[in-house]
Amino acid sequence: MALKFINKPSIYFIMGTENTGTRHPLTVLKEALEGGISHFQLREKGQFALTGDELKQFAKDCQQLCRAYGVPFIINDDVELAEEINADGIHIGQEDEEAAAVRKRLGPDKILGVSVHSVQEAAEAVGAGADYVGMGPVFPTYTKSDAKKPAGLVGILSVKSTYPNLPVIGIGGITPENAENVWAAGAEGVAVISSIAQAEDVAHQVKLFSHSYKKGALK
Ligand code: 3NM
Repeated sequence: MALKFINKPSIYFIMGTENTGTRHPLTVLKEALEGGISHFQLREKGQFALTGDELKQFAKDCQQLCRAYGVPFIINDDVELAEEINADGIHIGQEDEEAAAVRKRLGPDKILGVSVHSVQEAAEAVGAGADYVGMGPVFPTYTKSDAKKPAGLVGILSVKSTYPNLPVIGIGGITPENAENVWAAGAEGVAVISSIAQAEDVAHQVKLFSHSYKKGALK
């Protein structure tokens, strides 16, 4: 399925209800889709995170919007929910269920992404059948309270030099300005929460990320 492929330049938007401030998350998602994001991940975290039926309904609403724009809908961490609503994929961290077990549960056709912080972790993700890895945090981030020390662009460069064909998505503190360097380091995509979710003009911000790819390619 074409949806499974992660090509340059992927603008991979991540959002949960806690990331959009006073704005309605579905409005923000719609604007981001309108602006041209290529992937969406629902990452529902925090003290006031939706759970149970409320979460399921919200996930379905996000999924429906993504479908209308032909954009893959990926769920963070919650394999059960992903299975229940037939999401296009799942993204897991190092602390979540083991990647190989998740791949087995989901079958070969769903997108599987794994967060990694080193070449060793990337090697394990490849072995487990990941379709892409999220490498981060590239830059300092205020969105994830337990984020590791920023790996900088070196993390992307080292994973790409070992696994040239493995799609790498940079994450953590990425803005349209510093995204140029993420592309230049060889990443297939940029994964972004705050710079898109909190932008005054969300669709325009997504376009700035798209433009950053051309500038990065010239570096
Ligand atoms: N994972 P922002 S950093 C969800 O390093 C997440 O694996 C990270 O948010 C990792 O774009 C991060 O607002 C937060 O910096 C990204």
